[in-house]
Amino acid sequence: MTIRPIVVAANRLPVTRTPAGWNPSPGGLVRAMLPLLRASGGTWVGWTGIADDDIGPFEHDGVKLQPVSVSAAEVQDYYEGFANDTLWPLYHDALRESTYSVRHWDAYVAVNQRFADHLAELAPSDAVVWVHDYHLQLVPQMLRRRRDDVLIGFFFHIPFPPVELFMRLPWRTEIAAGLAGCDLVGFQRSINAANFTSVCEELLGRTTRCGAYPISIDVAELEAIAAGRDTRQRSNRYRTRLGEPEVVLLGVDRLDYTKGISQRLRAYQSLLDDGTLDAERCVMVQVATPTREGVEHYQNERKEIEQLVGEINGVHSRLGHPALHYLYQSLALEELVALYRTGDVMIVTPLRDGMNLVAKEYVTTRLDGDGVLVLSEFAGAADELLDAVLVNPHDPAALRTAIVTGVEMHRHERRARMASLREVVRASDVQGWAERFLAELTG
Ligand code: ADQ
Repeated sequence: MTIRPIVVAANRLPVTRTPAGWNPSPGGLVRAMLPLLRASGGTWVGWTGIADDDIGPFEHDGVKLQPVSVSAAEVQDYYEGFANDTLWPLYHDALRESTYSVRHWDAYVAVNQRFADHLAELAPSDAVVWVHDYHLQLVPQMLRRRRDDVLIGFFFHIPFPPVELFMRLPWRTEIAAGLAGCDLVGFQRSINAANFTSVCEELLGRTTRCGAYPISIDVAELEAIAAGRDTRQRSNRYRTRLGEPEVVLLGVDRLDYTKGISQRLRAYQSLLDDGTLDAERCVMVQVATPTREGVEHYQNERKEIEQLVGEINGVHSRLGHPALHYLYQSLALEELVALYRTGDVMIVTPLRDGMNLVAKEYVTTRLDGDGVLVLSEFAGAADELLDAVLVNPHDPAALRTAIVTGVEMHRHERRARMASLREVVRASDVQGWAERFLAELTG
């Protein structure tokens, strides 16, 4: 393990402001990185999530935090614009049309430069600087220009697209050059690393060291929550409230068009319509976390999903028994884990996803060894979770078949598959992921 000081740069700081003060943000990345930063005396550089929040550095729970200010105009142009309306759709198979705006690009350059300037000024000599995700692709080169003593690593949480799609970007050469400032670029899947290598060869005539480092979750934390008596009781209450159905189908996602929520709901609808599934015996729960509500593609996706929910329930619900429970809400981790324990068939069907942690969280929390995971081949998790019911979510007939396979699977097969899935995730948690990446970067 590295003994060099570690500096993390990510769009968001690992804390969120509440009326009671700063709280650590949920998520495995934060839980994995904070102990490493604490032990190495490192710093986390990021935005507070609040426009025009101009505050100085502070310390939280033994970790130094350096806020980077982002103006209200930059929230629109850098964050909602370039990051989430140009890069996000393009890097996810161009599932939606990207916006290409010079104003958005200029804001992206300016914010990346601000991050790089902070890093150049505060990174101790010989530090390891670990930059995260698509918001900050120009930072490595900008930092490298000012500091050649630091090691720079980058991790993509989202996919990296094939060269044919990447070439659409008007600023493709600048972005490739930005990333080429790294000593190591990590991806979720080896196909992403291969795509990146092709892009570098095509645009820069040289390659950058890269590889696959599939991210994971905090297994110990989730298992502890899943094992709690509260969670068991909560899960029992959920089942009762759902009307003690024979089968609970479950979907949990950010409300993002990449997650394939409408395709999944359509498959459920068609199975109810033709009587393959019976709403007297099964019920579906779909939780969709509000996200990026300022971006038009997200507003449209929400409308489409909510229209489908209405259609499904209008036709198939009975008084007091909806066929589909839809929550447009963010849940506490304890509620989420109880829900995972209630879901007999977990349907994770993104059209494209870097990894998908929900799939890993589901199997980790199934301490009872039961439950079926239906998983898209287009999620990074499909490289590892081979005993899931793998499906192509672009194919409506295949989606129907996969759901029915999950509902009808014999208990012996369910348990055998779940045992193998649980073993895979237990063998590689998020702490191991961070250590592996840092060892490779510093080794
Ligand atoms: P996301 O696209 O956000 O992450 P995902 O990996 O599924 O996707 O992580 C979502 C997280 O949010 C999970 O930890 C889940 O528990 C939580 N969550 C989802 N719905 C919730 C709800 N209603 N309430 C509370 N919490 C909820 C990006 C990439 C992924 C990649 C991760 C990590 O798009 O592909 O796996 O980063 O690298």
